[in-house]
Parts: sequence; C-alpha cells; structure tokens
Amino acid sequence: MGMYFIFVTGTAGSGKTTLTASLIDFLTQAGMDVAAANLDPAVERLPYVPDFDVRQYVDAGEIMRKYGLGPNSSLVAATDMALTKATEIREEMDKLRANYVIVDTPGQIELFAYRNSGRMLLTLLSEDSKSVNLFLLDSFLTKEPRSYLSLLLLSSSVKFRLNLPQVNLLSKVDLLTPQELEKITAWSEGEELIDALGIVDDNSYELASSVIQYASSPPTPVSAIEGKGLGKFTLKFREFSQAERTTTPRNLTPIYNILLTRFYTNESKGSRCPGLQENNRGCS
Ligand SMILES: Nc1nc2c(ncn2[C@@H]2O[C@H](COP(=O)(O)OP(=O)(O)O)[C@@H](O)[C@H]2O)c(=O)[nH]1
Ligand SMILES: [Mg+2]
Repeated sequence: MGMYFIFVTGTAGSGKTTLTASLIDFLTQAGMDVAAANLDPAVERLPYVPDFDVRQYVDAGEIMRKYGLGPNSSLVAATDMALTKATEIREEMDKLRANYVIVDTPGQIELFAYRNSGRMLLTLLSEDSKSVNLFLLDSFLTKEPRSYLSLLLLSSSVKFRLNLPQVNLLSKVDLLTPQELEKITAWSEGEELIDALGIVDDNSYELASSVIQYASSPPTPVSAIEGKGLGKFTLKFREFSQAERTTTPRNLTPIYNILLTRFYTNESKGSRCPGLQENNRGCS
C-alpha cells in the first residue's frame, strides 16, 4: 500500500495532539510504519516525536511581532506563510516512508472550515495519497444539545471544505458517565435531539434535521488517554483507502509559491495585516 494520511482536526483542546500520540502507539503496535506530522506552529511540547514539523518553517511568535497580529491571526497567517515554503515541505514529505502519516493540526478550526489555506496545506502534504479526516467532537462540549448540534454543523463545514472522507469521533469519552454517553448516542438518531433542542422556528428545524441526517451515525467514542475505541475506527481506514478521492490535485506546488508570495507582498506596501483583512481597529 502507498502512504495513507490521517488528518486529525477539531476545535482547540478537543484532544488532537493526545489522540495523535495514541494513534502512533496503536498503529505501531499493530505492526504499521507510522510517521507523524505536526502542523501546529504554536505548540510548545508534543507527546510524540514529529517526522515533519511546521515549526521548522514558520515561527508564529515572530509573525505576531513582525505584523502586529493577535495570537489567533498569527496562527492563521503562519499556515499561509508555510505555503510559501511549499517546495521544501514537499521535498521533506517525499522522504517519509510510512504506511500511515498522522497529521496533528492546529485548533484554529477556521483554517479547515472556512479558509482555503488549510486545505491547501493538507493537499500539499498528502498530494494524491489516500486520506481520511478525523473530526473530534469534544465530549465536554457535546453534553449540551445546542452545542452538540453546532459541532455537527462545524463538522459538516469541515467535510464540505476539505472534501475528504471524514469520521466523526467523540473524544475524551472517559469524561462522560455511561448515561451521558447513551444520551449523546441517542441524539444522533434524531427525534430525541430535536426534542432536546426545543426548536421553535421552521428554518432551525429544517437545518437541525438535515445536519442530523448528514451525521447519519453516532460519532465513534474514543479516549486517547485510556486508549479506548481506537480499534473500531482504524478499521474504517482500510475501507476509505479503497475509495478514490473525488479530486486529485497535482503539481500545485509552484502555484502555492506564486500565489502566496504575491499575497504577502502586502507587507512591503505597508499593510499591517498580511493576507488578512485590515479593519479600523487593526488586524483581527
Ligand atoms: N480525560 C481525557 N483528557 C484528554 C483526552 N485527550 C486529551 N485530553 C486532555 O485535553 C487537553 C487538551 O488535549 P490536546 O491533545 O492538547 O488537545 P488539542 O488542542 O486538540 O491538541 C489536555 O489537557 C489533555 O490531557 C482524553 O482522551 N481523556
Ligand atoms: Mg494540539
């Protein structure tokens, strides 16, 4: 088999980094060659040794100082900046020899839900290899019905944006009581969630119904800390690796350089917000 990419996405603190470390152990014990890639430019300590580390290419702290950005914007800009190093990144990825490459991503979920640069970076890493996106729904946030539905909406935005096979995981499930887990699982079946939401207007009802339908099956419960649930969803990898990608972008590397180098020449024209919209209050 060729290399198979497993992207780990989710909101900040949903357990991406911890799950990446557990998956490395789990797949290594199953006899696979596993490589790890860190895409979080701001992480200070990692519980695994990355074979690819975006921090080698961008320094979020320096971007923050140089462009006067806040912490969130500087992390978003760091991903854009990483794309200007596309050629070097591709060369490094080509050196990896592994069955699975697990890619830990930053918690700036807008990179993957709304912006093109997150998708471009993932495409740059994986090129035309088979990939799956694991989207983490943080157990802590899913206890409340409206938050649960909002997370499903976010998950569908990420799926739409990335256009990859996606598996929803309910992370940190060891923090839920059996009753809470049962309730969340039942919500995925539909009616009970609609009742719990107490929806009043027709539009919200329609939206909630389609999101529940999109999710189709309950998120797979996992605990990275206790190593639970990993076997069940890793079985799905094989199924996805058989499926063809719907898009197979090729030879995009030179384009990243041209597009993004131009994008960031704003700096020399005096904009304080490279690649980001400047507003009256400065950079968002
Ligand atoms: N109880 C529990 N805590 C977890 C689990 N996974 C992650 N955490 C904790 O959640 C916090 C955020 O985890 P991290 O992996 O850094 O999240 P990230 O920001 O999505 O990468 C840390 O304190 C972790 O120890 C889990 O499976 N169970
Ligand atoms: Mg992390």
